[in-house]
Amino acid sequence: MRCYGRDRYRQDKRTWTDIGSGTKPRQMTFTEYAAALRSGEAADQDLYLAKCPLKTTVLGDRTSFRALRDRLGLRFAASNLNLWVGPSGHVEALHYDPSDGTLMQLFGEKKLLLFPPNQTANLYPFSIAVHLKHGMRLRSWFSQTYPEQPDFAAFPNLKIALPQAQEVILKAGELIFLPVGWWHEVTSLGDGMTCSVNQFWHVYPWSRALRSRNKWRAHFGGLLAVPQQIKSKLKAED
Ligand SMILES: O=C(O)CCC(=O)C(=O)O
Repeated sequence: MRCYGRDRYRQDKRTWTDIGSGTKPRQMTFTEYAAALRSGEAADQDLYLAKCPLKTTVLGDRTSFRALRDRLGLRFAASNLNLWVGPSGHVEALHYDPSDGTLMQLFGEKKLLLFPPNQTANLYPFSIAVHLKHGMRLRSWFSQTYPEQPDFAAFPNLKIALPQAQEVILKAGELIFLPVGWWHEVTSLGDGMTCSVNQFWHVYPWSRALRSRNKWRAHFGGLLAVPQQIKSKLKAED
């Protein structure tokens, strides 16, 4: 359970020490979480059941999910099926993944704000140094920006990225394929709760991973972005 806390999106992301607001993950049974959703505590404290592997559950064995893999031509799973349940209003911060992904909406609706991989530098990923310092708690494939509350003084190149944004509303019964390196910020809509299942996939064919550089960008994006950010800062100061 990720406990983001209600002030998360009032904070400057540059002060974050993990992908949330610094709060520790909380252990809860599913029944306890369902009660928190019903009572409003989950919405109040922004408690999000994120990336919970379905491996050992009945849902994890659903052949209909497995059939999707074949229909989509996806070959090599890089993760289990994962469950995501949360209150409306919850936002998963702008990031990209180092693998292809599928996100399937089971209940409620989500808004996905998408940016192509060529906007990586303009979205200011956390630096690789921060990633090394905080480990997996603060990954360099998260953006330091709030695309919907842009701070152009701190992140001037966000102006270049914003016209490239694409918005998708994912409704119950729909699935979106998120290619490696594509940035996504995911907002749970409505006034209740949302439920999705996702899975990550190794990039295939292998030539696509090598050719596109997306896989490498996904791992070293922060590092690759730095020279470009310095270059544009120097240009702006000219
Ligand atoms: O559904 C969410 O809140 C986030 C999902 C996500 O980031 C993903 O599927 O890669």
